[in-house]
Amino acid sequence: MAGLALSALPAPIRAAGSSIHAASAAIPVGLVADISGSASVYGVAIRNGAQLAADMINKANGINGHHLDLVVGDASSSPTQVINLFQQDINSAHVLGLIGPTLSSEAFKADPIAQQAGVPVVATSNTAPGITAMGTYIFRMSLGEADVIPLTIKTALKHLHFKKVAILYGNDNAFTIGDNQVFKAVAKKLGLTVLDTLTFTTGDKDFSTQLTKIKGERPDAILVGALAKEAVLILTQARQLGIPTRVHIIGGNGFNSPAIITGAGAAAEGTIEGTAWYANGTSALNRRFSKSYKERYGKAPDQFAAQAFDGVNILAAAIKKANTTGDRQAVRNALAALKGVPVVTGASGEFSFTPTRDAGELGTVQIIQGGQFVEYK
Ligand code: 1QQ
Repeated sequence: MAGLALSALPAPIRAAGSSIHAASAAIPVGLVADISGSASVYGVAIRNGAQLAADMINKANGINGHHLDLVVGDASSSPTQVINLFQQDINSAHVLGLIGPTLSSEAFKADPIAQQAGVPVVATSNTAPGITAMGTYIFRMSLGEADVIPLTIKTALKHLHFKKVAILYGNDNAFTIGDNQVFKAVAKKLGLTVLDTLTFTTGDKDFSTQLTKIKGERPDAILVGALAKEAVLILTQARQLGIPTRVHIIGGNGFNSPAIITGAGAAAEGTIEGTAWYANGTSALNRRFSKSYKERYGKAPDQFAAQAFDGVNILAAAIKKANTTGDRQAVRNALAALKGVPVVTGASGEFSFTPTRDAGELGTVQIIQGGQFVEYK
C-alpha cells in the first residue's frame, strides 16, 4: 500500500540507497530541503551537511545498530512540494522524524501536518518568530532572529556608534517579515531612530527606488531582511548608487551564506550578521566536520551545512535514547529531554533544547572583510 500511495504523488528526489520499506530494520528519517530552486544556496548546503552526519552515524554502527536511512526530498523551493514531501515521508516512508524544511515560510505551511500526525520536526534553518509555537512536536535548533539580531546590533553599536537606521525587507516571506518585526523592536529598545521602512517582494531585481530614497535620508546603518538572491542585489546596488561604505548594512540570517560574498564581491565588504556557527570554532568535532566536509564536497561548509549536520545528530541522539525503531512519540519526548548533545554550532559545543523546544545559545557576530566572514566582537 505504501508503494501505491507514494506513486500517486509527484516523484521526490531520493538519496540513492534510501529505502521506503518499513519491513527493514533501518530507521527512516526525512530530510526536506530546497536542493533546487530559488533557495538552493541554502538547500544544497543543508543536504550536504545532513548526508555527512548520516554517513558518519552509519559508519559508527548506526542508531543502536540500526541503519539510519536519510530519506532526502528536494522541495524545489516550492511550498506545495514541501507539503507533498512531508505527507509522503509521514504516511509512506514512515519516518521517525523530519529535518527541515529550508524556509520559515515553508515551515508555517508544512509543520502543522507533522504536528497533527505526531511526527517530530527538527528545524535547522528556520529563524522567524513563532516556529516552535506551532506545536509540541516542532523543535528548532537554529537560532531565532529574535535572539540573534539584538546581539548583532548591540555588537555593531560598540564599533560604529550609530543612531539613525533605515529598514529594507521583503514583505511576502515569513522570515523577512519576521526580520522587520525584530529590527523594529530592537531599534526601539536600543533607542535608535528608524528613519524609514521600505519593502520589496521576492524575485525583485531592481532596488534603486528604495535605495535612492534611503540614500537621501542619510541613515548611519541599513537593516536588511532578505534571502540571498535579493541580498546580493541590494548590496551591489547600494554601493553602485553611492551609499557610502561607512553606512554598514546589517543583515539577518539570509546573509549567512557564502553566496553573499561570491555574489556581491566587494559590495559585500563591511556587511554584519549574526550566526549560529563560526567557521573557525576550534572544537575537535568542528575540525573533524569541516575536514570531512571539505574532503567530500570540495569546499568549506557554511552555517546551513553545520546546522543540518547537527540537526541529524540531535535527532539521532533522541532516537537512540528512545531506543525505538517506530515510536514517534517516544522520539518527541526524548528530543525534549536531550541534554548536552555534541554539536558544531553554538558556543558551548553541546546542545539542549529550551523548555519551548528552541535553541538557547546566543551565536557569534560576523563582519565580511577581505571576502571572508570574520568574527566581530
Ligand atoms: C528562514 C531563514 C532563511 C534564511 C533560511 C535559509 O532563516 O526562512 O527562517
